[in-house]
Amino acid sequence: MAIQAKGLEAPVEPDQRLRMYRDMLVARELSDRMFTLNRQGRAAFAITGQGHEAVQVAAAHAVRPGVDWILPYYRDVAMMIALGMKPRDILLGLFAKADDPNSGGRQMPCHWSWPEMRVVTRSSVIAANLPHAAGIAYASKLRGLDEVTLVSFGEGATSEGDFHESVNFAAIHQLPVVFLCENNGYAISESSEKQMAVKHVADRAKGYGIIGQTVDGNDLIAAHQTLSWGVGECRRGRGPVLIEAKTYRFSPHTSSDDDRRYRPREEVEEWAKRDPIDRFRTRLQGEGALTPDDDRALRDTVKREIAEAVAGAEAAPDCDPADTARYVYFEGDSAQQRGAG
Ligand SMILES: Cc1ncc(C[n+]2csc(CCOP(=O)(O)OP(=O)(O)O)c2C)c(N)n1
Ligand SMILES: [Mg+2]
Repeated sequence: MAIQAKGLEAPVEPDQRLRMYRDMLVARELSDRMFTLNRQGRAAFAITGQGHEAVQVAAAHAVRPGVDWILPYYRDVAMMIALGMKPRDILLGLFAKADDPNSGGRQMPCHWSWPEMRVVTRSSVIAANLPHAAGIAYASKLRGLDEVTLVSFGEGATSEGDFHESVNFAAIHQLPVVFLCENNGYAISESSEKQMAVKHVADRAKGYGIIGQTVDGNDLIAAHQTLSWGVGECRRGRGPVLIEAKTYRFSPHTSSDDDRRYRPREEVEEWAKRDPIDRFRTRLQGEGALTPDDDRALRDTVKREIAEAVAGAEAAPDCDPADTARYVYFEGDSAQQRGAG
C-alpha cells in the first residue's frame, strides 16, 4: 500500500518494539480464544479485532496513559492490552462475571471502561463515543489542561451524524482530539464503497478545515509515527486531526456474523498476506531483534498465559442475579439528590 506515515518524531526503542510485538501476539491469541469459547458454547458473544492489532498497539504507545483521554471502540482488544489491561480482565467481561472491571458483567464484552487509565465507557451505539470525545477535549481546553483525547471508530461510524457533528465542533474550537478511524472496509456486511463516495475517510477532513492523514494500519511503525504525529499536533494546539488507518478484520464482524455471505475468500486470503503481526515479526527478525527460537518460545508462553487466564476467569464468581437492576434506577434519597433534604 503506497500510503506514507506522517512525521518521524517517535523513535521506538528495541525494548518497546518487543513489547509491542508481544502485545499483538497476546491480543491475537486472546481474540482467537474468545471466538473458540463462543463456538464451544462457553461464552454468549464475542467481538474482537484480529488484523487491527498494529494500529491499536501503535495508538496505545502514542498517548500518555493516565493523562490523555481514550475512547476506544469494541474492536480495540490490542489497544487495551497495550495499555495494560490483563487478558483475565477482558475474559471476565466475556464471561459476564461479577469482577469484570469494565462493567461488572453488565455491558457486552469488549465495551471498555478503565477510570484510572482515563478509558471512557461507551454504549454499543456506533459513533456515540465521538461527541463524548469532543466534549472531553473541550473541557480540557477550557481548563487549560495539557491533555489529548483519542477516540477510535470504524469507517462505518463516519456515516453517522455524530461523526460529522463531532469533527466539525472539534475543528471550530480547535480541540485536542485525535479522531482515529480503523478502516477495515466493512460495516458488518456493508462495504465502504456503498457508504462513501470519497476514496479515503481522511479526505473528509478538508471539509471541516482540519488535517486528515491516511496510513497503512497494518504497518506498526508507520501507524505509530502517524499517531505520534497526530497526538503531537494536538498537544501543540494544532488539533484536531483525523487519522485513517487502512486495515482489515480477519474474523467475522462478531460471533453472530457469517462473513462468508459477503466477503470473497480470495479477498481475505489477499489481506492475510499483509497480516500486521507477520509483517512486524519479519521486520524484527530482519533487524536481528528476534530469533526464530525466541519467537517460538514467546508464542508458547503467550498461549499458556491465555489458557491460564481462561481457566481463572471462567471459574470466577458469577454476578448476583439480585444485582441485575443495580445502576439502572436511582437507589439513594431522591429528596436529598434534588437538594431539598
Ligand atoms: C447507530 C447504530 N447503528 C447500527 C448499529 C449496528 N452495528 C453495530 S457494529 C456496526 C458496524 C460498524 O462498522 P464500522 O464502524 O466500520 O466498524 P467495524 O465494526 O467495521 O470495526 C453496526 C452497523 C449500531 N450499533 N449503532
Ligand atoms: Mg469497518
